[in-house]
Amino acid sequence: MPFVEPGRPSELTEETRRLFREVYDGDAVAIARAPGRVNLIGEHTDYNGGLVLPVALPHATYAAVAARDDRVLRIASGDDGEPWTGTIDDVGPGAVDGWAAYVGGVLWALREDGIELPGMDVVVHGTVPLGAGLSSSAALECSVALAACGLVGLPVDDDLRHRLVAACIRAETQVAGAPTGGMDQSISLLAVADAALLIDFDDDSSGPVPLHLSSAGLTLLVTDTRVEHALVDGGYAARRADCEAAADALGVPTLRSATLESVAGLSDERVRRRATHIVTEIARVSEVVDAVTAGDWAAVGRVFAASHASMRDDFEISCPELDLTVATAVEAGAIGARMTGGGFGGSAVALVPTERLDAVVRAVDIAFAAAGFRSPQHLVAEPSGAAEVVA
Ligand code: GAF
Repeated sequence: MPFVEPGRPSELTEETRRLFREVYDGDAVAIARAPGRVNLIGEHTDYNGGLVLPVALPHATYAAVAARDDRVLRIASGDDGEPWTGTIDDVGPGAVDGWAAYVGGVLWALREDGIELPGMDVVVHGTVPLGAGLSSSAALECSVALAACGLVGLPVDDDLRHRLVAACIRAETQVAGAPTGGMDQSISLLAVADAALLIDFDDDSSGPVPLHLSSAGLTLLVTDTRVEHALVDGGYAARRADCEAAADALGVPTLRSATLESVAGLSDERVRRRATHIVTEIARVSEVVDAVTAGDWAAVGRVFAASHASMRDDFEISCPELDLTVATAVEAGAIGARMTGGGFGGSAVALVPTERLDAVVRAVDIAFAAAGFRSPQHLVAEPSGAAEVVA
């Protein structure tokens, strides 16, 4: 099967080291890796003070860094020509464009948090598909944050991980300009292997929910529709604004405090549907946690179906390619499927009996070809561990 492979961490570390040498003609001093994610359930609930249940992917971004003795900052990737070049003192809001803003933004946020950083050379490389709704931006931010901390010798304890989550969120919202919540940075830095992470954005607490997929004969299949999604586009911000308008109209700090009864009284029909999605989706996260804990996979499938319908009809963030993926996967034997991530393209996640995996992948490929859609890409989401310094 043509899956997008995660690559072996040891090989990717060496590739990143080699790339650094090719670009800068010197040696990397610290290298860190940070995973992308797939969210099992809880979409657009993070910035509403709600619950989410993401899983870290085995696919990760690697960042290699070395200090310089001037204040210059250079940022390069394997695919780009010349490195972006500026100074470490001038990478705050408004100063950097394009993908380098995620890297510069993180270094700015770390310095704002009181972490002293030298000028540095940075190379990034990895296997998280870009623009697929699998959190390549957060993987980039978190890998750079950890590599920079490795460079200055900060011990990577729980406290530092939480500080880095906050810094990476500030980088994304204030420098890269994507008004996202904190799910993607949190799972990348706090994930636990073989588990999903239940995160409560009411108090930022989190804890693992063990996922015994292989003993249940199940595989988590992710299908990237190759309809590129971008969080800096207007759709995500518009959904967030609708949710904030709903909370304002209800007089609550966030929709976490709303109920279906209170939401039913909202006068604006669109805002009412947006808020209905959030209130029902937060409840669905708890339902999935209970079902996973009880090993009731059929119940997980039913909740996935309800979640997808809610995102399609009430939140309006699905697209024909995502709807086709979900419908086809279930027809071909998946226990449940739903779109995942910010929406407007990107990926779907399906819970598939492993013996049906090939059939589901084939059915989705055939359905895409028949509909005249671009061929999708698939990957297997083995629940993986958190970002780490690897060299
Ligand atoms: C994107 C955002 F970055 C997250 O914060 C979250 O809102 C998600 O979309 C939707 O659940 O990944």
